[in-house]
Amino acid sequence: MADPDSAPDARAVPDGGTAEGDPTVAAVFDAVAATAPEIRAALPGRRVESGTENASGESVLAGDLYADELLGEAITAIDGVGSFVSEEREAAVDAGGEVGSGADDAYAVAIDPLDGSSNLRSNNAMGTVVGVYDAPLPASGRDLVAAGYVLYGPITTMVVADEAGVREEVIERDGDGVERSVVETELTLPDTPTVYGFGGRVPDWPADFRAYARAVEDELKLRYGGAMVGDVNQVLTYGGVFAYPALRSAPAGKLRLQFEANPIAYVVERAGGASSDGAGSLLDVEPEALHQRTPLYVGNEALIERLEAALDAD
Ligand code: AHM
Ligand code: MG
Repeated sequence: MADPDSAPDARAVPDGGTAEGDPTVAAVFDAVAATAPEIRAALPGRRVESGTENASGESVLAGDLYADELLGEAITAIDGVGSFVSEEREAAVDAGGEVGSGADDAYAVAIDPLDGSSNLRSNNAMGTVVGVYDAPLPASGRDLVAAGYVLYGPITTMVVADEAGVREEVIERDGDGVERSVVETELTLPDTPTVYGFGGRVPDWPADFRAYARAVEDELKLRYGGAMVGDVNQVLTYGGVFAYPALRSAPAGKLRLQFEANPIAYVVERAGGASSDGAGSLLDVEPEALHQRTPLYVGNEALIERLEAALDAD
């Protein structure tokens, strides 16, 4: 991760806005950046169960709900956003305007408000994942016009991918607003992979994935933090592979296509890496349901090709 104070290409983004690109996309990431310090500041008192379950049947923490509310309010208020959906909500929220591919049509925004929120208890990294789709949800990853994530690590960063490429910003609270500093303008995966992180329990991994993991273990260093955003950010920083694989007990894996897999696949592919659901790019997975799950494998292209060959061998 580049040091924001010493990065030679560090530049402040004027008025909290992005320097280039689609105004609605810029407004979405303005809203996400503006909300980030507030979400972060609210976490200490929200490490407890909220007493509810989400659409995927998982128990929701107070932090998940708070982040969801704040982001929902900010994103639905944006003019060019026609629909908003979150991992924590059963159905899409109509934000006005028709979502589609026409020139004047609005975008659909999908978020995972607090990815890796089980790390709240152990005080490890977490994040927010955002996908901006040019199609009604559930949509294909090919309909993404931009995607990104906030990483609540020792510092708060935001990674944004769009047609122009992938950039990383440092987000800091500045009075009542935020200061954003772009610290990477062309984020790309290093050519030489270094780290790996795989979710799930080893006995629950299918034999073909276990064989692949065994080979990867001999070559790379294990770095697994339990939050996809943090683990993927390590892969983007050092090169390598992250997977939340198909499990014997859950062949569709754990992660959700609309809120987690598609946006992360978009970021990693834009950064020069590859993504897979085990058979092909995640961006080509047929969308069937809002909360559908998918196995997820992302990282350096050669490692993803080997993964697909290993899963195909049976
Ligand atoms: P969440 O969005 O409910 O937090 O679930 C997704 C997270 C990912 O960030 C992470 O890769 C995975 O769940 C870890 O799952 P587990 O704790 O079951 O290993
Ligand atoms: Mg998540």
